[in-house]
Amino acid sequence: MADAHLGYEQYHQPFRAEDFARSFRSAVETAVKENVDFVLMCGDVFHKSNPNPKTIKQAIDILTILKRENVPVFAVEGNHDKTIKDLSIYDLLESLGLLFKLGLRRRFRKNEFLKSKPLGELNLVYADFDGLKIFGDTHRSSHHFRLLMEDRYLPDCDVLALHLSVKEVVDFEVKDDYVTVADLPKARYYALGHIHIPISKKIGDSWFVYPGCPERYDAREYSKRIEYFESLKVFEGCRKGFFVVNGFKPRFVEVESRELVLANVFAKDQREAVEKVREIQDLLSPESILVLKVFGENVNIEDLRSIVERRVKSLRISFEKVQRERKIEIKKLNEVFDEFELGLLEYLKRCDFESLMDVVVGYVEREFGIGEFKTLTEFEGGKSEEVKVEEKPTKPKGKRTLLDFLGG
Ligand SMILES: [Mn+2]
Repeated sequence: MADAHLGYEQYHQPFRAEDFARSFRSAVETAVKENVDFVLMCGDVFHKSNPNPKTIKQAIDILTILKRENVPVFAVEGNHDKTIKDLSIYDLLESLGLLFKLGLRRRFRKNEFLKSKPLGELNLVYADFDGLKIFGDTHRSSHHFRLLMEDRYLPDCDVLALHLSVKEVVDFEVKDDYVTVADLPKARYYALGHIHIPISKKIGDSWFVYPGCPERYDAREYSKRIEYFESLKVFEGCRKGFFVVNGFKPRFVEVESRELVLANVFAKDQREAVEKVREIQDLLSPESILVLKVFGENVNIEDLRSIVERRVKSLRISFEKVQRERKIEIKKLNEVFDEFELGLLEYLKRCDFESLMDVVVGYVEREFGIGEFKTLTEFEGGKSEEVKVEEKPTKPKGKRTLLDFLGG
């Protein structure tokens, strides 16, 4: 399991923190029914490293279910719940006998499940479960991780638990920090956290597995996506849950999470927006979270809000002004900028401000006439109107040149 994110009040909604606790509880209860020998938590049990008392109680209550069943929990800290202070919330849970923390630690640990390997002033604490060696460590930056791996601080092992992005495993483009398979020690099973959608991939003889967050952490993890441009289209989203592993082979087990619907609607006017949103309503349940994005030219989202708000548990609505027909494809600079603008860009590149000023002044003289600086004349279909310069000058309509951006 990974990324329970207890205490996360998504969209500033306290009920969401309850949802995250419910999904985690459901994962734990399902694991007990599946008769697992132990649970491995791959980071971000908590959304914050300093959870409030209510969140701590949720964690204690849920982990107690496993303790009562004599199912040990091994855990590594994630980027959300690690701390540079002496003790983390994981240490508190460990003191209560609710989990065993793996990784580099100051204190030597040895008990029923844990062993320690001294490394300089620190100890690498790992688990030995009936001869199965489970190593792991707290989330670290890839830089720090590679630095530590120069000394092979994590040895080859059976199971390796880490909280980071592994480039070859994550098929979408990883924007944040990542390591590659070559940076890792050899293991038969890589239990990973940090990526919130479930991924399991076999590379060579090893499994690389991200269980993901058991609840829908953000709108990219939608349960359903609706696209309503020309016609109404519905796409299924990702499933939520954890993996039960047997003989190193992972099997995904789904856990129920709250429905989060992402809807993108294009409407050229208010009437179309209202019609389309009413149609979408039939696809929602009163328990859904709806993230509605309206694209169009002239739409009042407050009206839409009042229509749809009562039909869902929670609504996020936003509007983006777009002109549907306009598709901008930039091929070459000279297709976008005119000769003057290209010249301007050249001078900007060279930081040749004197020549730049010559170009600008020359342009202004040509386009507006230097003598008419007292008044600006607005051209539009032959109609001309004088505007005093002391007042804010009206921009020539439909003329968006680079000069406009430069304050012209
Ligand atoms: Mn996370």
